Amino acid sequence: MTVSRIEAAPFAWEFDPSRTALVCIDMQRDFVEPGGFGETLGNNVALLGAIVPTVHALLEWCRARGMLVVHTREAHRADLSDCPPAKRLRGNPRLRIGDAGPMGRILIDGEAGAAFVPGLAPVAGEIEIVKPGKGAFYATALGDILRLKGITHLLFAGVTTEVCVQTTMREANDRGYECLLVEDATESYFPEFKRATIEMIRAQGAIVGWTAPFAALCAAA
Ligand code: TIU
Repeated sequence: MTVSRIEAAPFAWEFDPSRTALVCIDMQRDFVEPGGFGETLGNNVALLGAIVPTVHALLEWCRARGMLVVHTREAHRADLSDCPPAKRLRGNPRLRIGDAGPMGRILIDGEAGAAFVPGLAPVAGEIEIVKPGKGAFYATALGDILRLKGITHLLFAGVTTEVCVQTTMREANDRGYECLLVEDATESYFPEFKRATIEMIRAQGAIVGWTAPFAALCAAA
């Protein structure tokens, strides 16, 4: 077993790359590009595109170490049978899930908007999880896959920090995984929510997990 050590907050994070997976959350056009789900909710999507190069560098860093890589997408079936009315009908968005937008039907699997942003799609051997909720463990095979692969530690990246990333990290923490969020490989439509999420994750002696910038991974012993 090879153990690496990352200088993280609130203290160093030790992991064995052969038992560690990267979970890259929802780096899809519906959240990052104009005309998708994120924008229909009233958000300015410009902030999110800025992390794409760092997420790409993180993917390559994990691939170079032979780590398992998991990519999630939030998307629903075309008939909306896996979309709770409470999710579709809440609020007053310009377009609802399933409505036709400039990138196809909003948040529907198979439509252009539900695809990964250019450059961040899975490569051969990587796992793709399509999820109907904010948490990637809910109603998916993620937990079974990680268990079968012998994974104990998880790195997190993706969008948005306080919604799908935090929800999934909390699900993972309750399942016993040691979790680290890569601070500059995640983003929110609300910078203050990103800051608060990073702080609450690592507070109380890593109550949810650890955080570190990508540079700290690159400097890992
Ligand atoms: N709205 C928002 O911030 N996020 C989501 O709806 N999904 C994810 O975070 N992926």
